[in-house]
Amino acid sequence: MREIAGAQPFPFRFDPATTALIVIDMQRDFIEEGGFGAALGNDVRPLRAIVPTVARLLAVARGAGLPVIHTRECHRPDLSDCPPAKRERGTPALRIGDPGPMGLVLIAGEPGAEIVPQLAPAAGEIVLDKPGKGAFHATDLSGHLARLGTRSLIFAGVTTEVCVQTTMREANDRGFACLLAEDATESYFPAFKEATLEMIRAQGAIVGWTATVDRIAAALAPAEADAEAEHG
Ligand code: C5J
Repeated sequence: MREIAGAQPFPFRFDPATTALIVIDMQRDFIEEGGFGAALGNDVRPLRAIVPTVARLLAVARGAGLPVIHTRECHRPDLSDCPPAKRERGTPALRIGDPGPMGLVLIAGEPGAEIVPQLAPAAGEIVLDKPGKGAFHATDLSGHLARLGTRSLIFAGVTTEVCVQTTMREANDRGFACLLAEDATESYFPAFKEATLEMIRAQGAIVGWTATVDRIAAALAPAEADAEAEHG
C-alpha cells in the first residue's frame, strides 16, 4: 500500500496494483481557441495552462505502471447519441456538430475532438469516447475497470465541475476510491473549481480526496515508497 499523506481531507491509501489514472477530456475542443469551450464564451487559457502538469502526472503514472484511461466527450457524426436537449442548450457561437475551425464541433474523428498532442495516449492505453458528461454513461468504462481489477482512481482533466466531477461521483457511487489531482484539473470558472474541490472532500471525503501532483508523484516514487514499506 502507498499513502498520500498530504491528501485532503485525510491521507489517501491506495495500492498501485489496483489503481488507474483517468484523464478526462483534455481535447482541443475544450482547450484551444476555436473550439466548443471558446464558442461558449469561455477563456480557454486557464485550461491550456495545466497541460504540462497533466503531462507530468501522465509520466508519473506511466512510470509507476498504472493503467491510463483517456476520455473524449464527443458524438457520432449523425448526432444519434446527442440528445437534442444537449445540442440546443444555451446560445453558443457553434453548436455540437456545426463546422468550426477544428472541424465539426465535438464530433468523433474531427480534429477538435482529439486529445491535445502533448497528452496523446500512449500505445495500449484506453481511449473512451463518451457522449455524456460522466464517463460511465453509455460507455464500457465499468467493463474496462473490472478487467483491470481497478479499485482506486486518480482523476485529472477538464472541466473540474462538469465532466471531472460527474465522473468522479459516478465512480464513487460504484465503490471506487477517488482522488482528484488538484493542479491537473481546471475550470473556466475559478470559483467553480475551488467549490468542487471543497465539496468533493467535505463531510469526510464524501466523494473522494484531493492532492497535488507533487504529492501523488512522491507517493508513487518507487525507491522511496519501497524503502518506507520495507523499513516501516
Ligand atoms: C463540458 C467537460 N464542460 N469535459 N465538458 O461541457 O467538462
